[in-house]
Amino acid sequence: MQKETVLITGVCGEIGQALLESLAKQGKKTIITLDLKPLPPKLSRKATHIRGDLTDPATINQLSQNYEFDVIFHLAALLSTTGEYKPFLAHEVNVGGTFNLINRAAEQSQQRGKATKFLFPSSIAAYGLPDLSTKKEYFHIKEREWNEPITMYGCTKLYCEKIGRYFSKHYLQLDTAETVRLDFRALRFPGLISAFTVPSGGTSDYGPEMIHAAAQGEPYACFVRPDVRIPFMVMPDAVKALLMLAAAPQEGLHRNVYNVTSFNLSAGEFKDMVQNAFPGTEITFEPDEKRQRIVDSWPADLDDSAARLEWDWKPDYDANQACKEYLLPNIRKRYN
Ligand code: AKB
Repeated sequence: MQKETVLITGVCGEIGQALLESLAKQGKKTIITLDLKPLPPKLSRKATHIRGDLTDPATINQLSQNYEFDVIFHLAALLSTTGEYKPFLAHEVNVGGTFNLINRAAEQSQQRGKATKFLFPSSIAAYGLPDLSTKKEYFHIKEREWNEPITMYGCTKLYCEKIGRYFSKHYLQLDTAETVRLDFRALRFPGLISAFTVPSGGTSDYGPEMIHAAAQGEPYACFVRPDVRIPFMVMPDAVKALLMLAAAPQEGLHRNVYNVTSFNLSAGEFKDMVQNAFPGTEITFEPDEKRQRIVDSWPADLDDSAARLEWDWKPDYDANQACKEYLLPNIRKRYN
């Protein structure tokens, strides 16, 4: 049987690197990767890498003329803090790049008579709660609630979910010929934490930044208040969610977009967890009003019951396991 061909865009980002490691370990797929940057040396033998920009038609042509993709993990995006500094660029990359790729993947699905699976990481940034009392009242948010993002990043994620749904359900709806449409599947992720990479450009970054600073014996000034609460997940669970959703039989999926989460922590609880692991670390709170406002608009936790019901989603790590079994051993090793 021919191996499946998989594309990972934005592979040099945090999720991309972890996903590539995991897919390469399985060894069952032909993996093509795309990023503006070269692959990090430790990953360079694991895929055929293309350097390119999805907003550039030449890159899209190169991909679609040379490959037929069975599965696409489209991870390339600008995150929430960067997106507020560069809203036009964020729109161009997050919407323009996604639209170009989805459009070409939809055409390929139609031409081959086989649906390409298009996996899209969305985010808690797709939500926007108006104030803290509403955030407290609506603690576990469902997919259809409070879809009123306050960042360009959140707006682009929400819009691309809709575009993905359009291409998977309504593309070529007035054509008389039979249509094979794209198989679009999105996950709304919480803040993600990796032991191996440090995020940049996001607003949930205070969590991972705190633990990576502590592991290096450095003080950390947290840019949100200690009472701020959002959901988090460690990277192995994020990769697990992507792979589980990609493998789920389509008949069992009754929506295009699923919340997934593991645990929620306030920034103060995050500090306690980090200081327990690295006693003596100096962690202070110096809230940046503007970034704080963004995190205040994100839900305290997500309701991921649809993912649990439809494709048996369940994280492997709660907060305690995440810290003891994944973060601490790997972060200690990383910083020696
Ligand atoms: C960000 O902070 O922008 C991201 C996210 C929550 O999607 N980590």
